[in-house]
Amino acid sequence: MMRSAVSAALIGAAVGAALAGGVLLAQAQSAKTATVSAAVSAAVSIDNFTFNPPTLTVKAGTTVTWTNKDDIPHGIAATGNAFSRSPALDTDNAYSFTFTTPGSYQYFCYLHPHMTGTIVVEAATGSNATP
Ligand SMILES: [Cu+2]
Repeated sequence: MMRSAVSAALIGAAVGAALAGGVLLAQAQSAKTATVSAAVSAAVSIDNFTFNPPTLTVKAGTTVTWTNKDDIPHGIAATGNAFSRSPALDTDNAYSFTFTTPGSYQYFCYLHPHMTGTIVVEAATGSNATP
């Protein structure tokens, strides 16, 4: 009688611990997902013949989207063709490119080459690999 009551209490405690462990694991997984998704996109606006921000620093794997806020067309081209050039962007048109390789990417507007900007791509978080 005493022995079975103790066993029932132990089983109850074990089930409770397992449930608590499952909840903690689920919370840790959702937090990790949220961190990754928050880091995968970044924006540059083109306004008054200026890229804003002029220098944007992102993690590898980030998709950068340029949006033309001027009422004349602009186009994105990388120095040395380091990434694919955009078509001419009319007002409110956008162009996106995903940067996967760390480095410093200088670009300009191929319709107004005095407009310049830089995307700095850093190694993704958690990568401690040495080159
Ligand atoms: Cu332009």
